[in-house]
Parts: sequence; structure tokens; C-alpha cells
Amino acid sequence: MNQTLRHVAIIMDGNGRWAKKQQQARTFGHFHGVDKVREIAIAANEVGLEVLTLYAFSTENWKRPIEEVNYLMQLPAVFFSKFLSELMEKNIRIQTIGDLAPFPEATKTVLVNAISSTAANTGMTLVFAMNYGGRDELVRAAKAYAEDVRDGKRTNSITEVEFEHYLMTRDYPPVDLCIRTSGEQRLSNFLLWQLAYAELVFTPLAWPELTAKEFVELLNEGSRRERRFGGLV
Ligand code: V0D
Repeated sequence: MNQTLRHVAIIMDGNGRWAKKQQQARTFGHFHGVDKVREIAIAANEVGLEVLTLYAFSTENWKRPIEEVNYLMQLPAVFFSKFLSELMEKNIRIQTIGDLAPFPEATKTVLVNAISSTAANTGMTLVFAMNYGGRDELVRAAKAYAEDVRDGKRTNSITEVEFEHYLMTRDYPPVDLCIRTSGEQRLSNFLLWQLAYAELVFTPLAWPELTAKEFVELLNEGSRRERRFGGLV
């Protein structure tokens, strides 16, 4: 069905705005967003994606009000207490990209446990970008490369393919498609290197409003564009 798509990335935007529209607190939107992560991940697994990468928390999100940040820190635990058994049944593997160091110990423990519980699963890999920023990733890659040169592990020449070994996505296939919900048409520091050749598809729906059916339609739009591009070049 979606034979061309291996790796899809999503910017899950619009939770706060969706909540405000119904006179609710922003955290109400985040709470509903968690259930949507499950629905979309299950659909992605069913259509045979190898990797789904979700932008859960950016390096900029620390600037939000402290109450909102504290609320967000609990969502991985909420997610896994509700859905870990289902992820196991569906053979889905959990991973993260980004620097987990600044997260509260309790949040880190939840993440580490979920990653290790699902490590042997061989179905789709569900990657949460956590305290992730594209520029941060590139600066870390440049530093790691500089250290390898200093330590005599590499010469002072590097190709694009070699540089990709220093990125947090080194273990995943190239990103084919990036979807952003809620109408904004920007990358917002997500996967800057990886999205260089990716298809970009936008929907006006807020993240909590997206359905599995509409998600599959967005995948079809992305793979149709990718095929057409592939045929012309
Ligand atoms: C809020 C919409 C699941 C985006 C989805 C800490 C904003 C709901 C997770 C999650 C968030 C993260 C890691 C993990 C398992 C689940 C999550 C955050 C925000 C930021 F291993 N939803 N979710 N994490 N939202």
C-alpha cells in the first residue's frame, strides 16, 4: 500500500490551541494528544512503516510555563501505563532521540524501562524526539567528529554519508515524509539534516483532531509525491 514510505516524522502541533478553542487548559490538549499518539502509532505499524518519529518535546519547550513543563514530564508515564502492553502485543519497539539528561529522574526511568522492555521487538520502531533540536544535534555531531579527529580515529575529511553516523538517527532509514498538524508550515528545528530531501505534508487539523484514516490519507499524499518525484529524476 505505502510501499515507498519507510520512515515518517510528525510535528504534533496544535494541542494547546485545540484545548483553548473549547475553553480548556492547554494541558487538556496534551492529555488528549497522548491517546492520539497511540492511535497514529498503531495505524503506522499496520501500514508497515519501519520507523515513526514523533516530535514530543523540543529544546525550546523548556521556555513554556513551569506548570505546563511539569505536566508534560508526566506524559511518558501516562502513555506507557496505558499502552505498553499493547505496544508489546504489536511488537513495537520504543526509542528516543535528543538529550535526556535534563529530564527529571522519574521521567528518565520510565523512558529507559520502556526502551529496554521493547528492545527485542522486531516490528515498527516508535521514536520519541525528547529535548531534541536539529541544530543541537548538528553541533553535537560536529563536536563528536572533532573529538574523533583529535583522538586519531578519523582524518580531517568527511563525507555526507560518514557525517550521518554522528547523527541521532544513525540507526534509522532516511526520513521519507514529514507531517505537521495544525496549519503551521515550518520545520521548527526538527530533523534539519534528515528533512533535506523529505516530502513535507501539512494538515490544518490539530494533533488531537487527526484520525487514523486522515493520517493514512496524508501518507498516501506523501508517497504519491515521492513516486512522482522519483519518476522524473
Ligand atoms: C504533548 C502531543 C506521548 C504533543 C502528544 C514529554 C505534546 C502528547 C509522549 C511520550 C506528549 C514521550 C516519550 C515516550 C512515550 C510517550 C509525550 C511529551 C509530550 C513530552 F517514551 N505524548 N507526549 N511526551 N504530548
